[in-house]
Amino acid sequence: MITLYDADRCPYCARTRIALAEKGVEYETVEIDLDDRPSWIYEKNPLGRVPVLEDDTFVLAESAVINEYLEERYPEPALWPLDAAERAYGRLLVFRFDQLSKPYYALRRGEDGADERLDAELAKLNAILEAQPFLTGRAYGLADIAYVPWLLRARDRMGVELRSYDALAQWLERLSERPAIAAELDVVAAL
Ligand SMILES: N[C@@H](CCC(=O)N[C@@H](CS)C(=O)NCC(=O)O)C(=O)O
Repeated sequence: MITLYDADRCPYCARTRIALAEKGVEYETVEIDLDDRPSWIYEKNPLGRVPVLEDDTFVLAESAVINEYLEERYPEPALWPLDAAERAYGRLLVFRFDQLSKPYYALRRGEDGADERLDAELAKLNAILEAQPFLTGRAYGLADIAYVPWLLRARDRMGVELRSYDALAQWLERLSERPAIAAELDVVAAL
């Protein structure tokens, strides 16, 4: 049985919720109160962070690594493309995710200039999506899943205007038609 140590408001957890849903994996959830974390969570992840995935006795932290594990453990439906170069580019985007998250969290903290910095990153994502339909490449997959939780929260919780980023806004609309992303939209609406 798979257990996900999870928190609704955590976009990193959302990455794993979405991957599990896309793969149709049954799992149980243990909701962690991020404002009052149980001490035992440090036994599962010394950093005390969620998500943590438990697969029988195997315990794994780090959303990007968890999603790679899920991709290998449950290969169908595939969430990385077959083409090696396309797959490498998708992984590069996941690897460089901090370029988006740094200005995102800076904006949440109300730092001066954070909105311009976030705008610059949104413009870069928009340019990628003008050239290809998904961040993962020609098809939807793990790079899209790595970014979409922050974009949903930026738009719906932080009032970040995405309409001027046409390709990005259309990508978000396309993704929102997927049941796994629609379920995450419900989570965001209830925060
Ligand atoms: N790099 C980690 C980040 C996970 C993370 O920062 N989770 C937050 C909740 S969104 C957390 O547990 N924060 C508690 C803390 O940092 O102490 C991942 O990708 O899983």
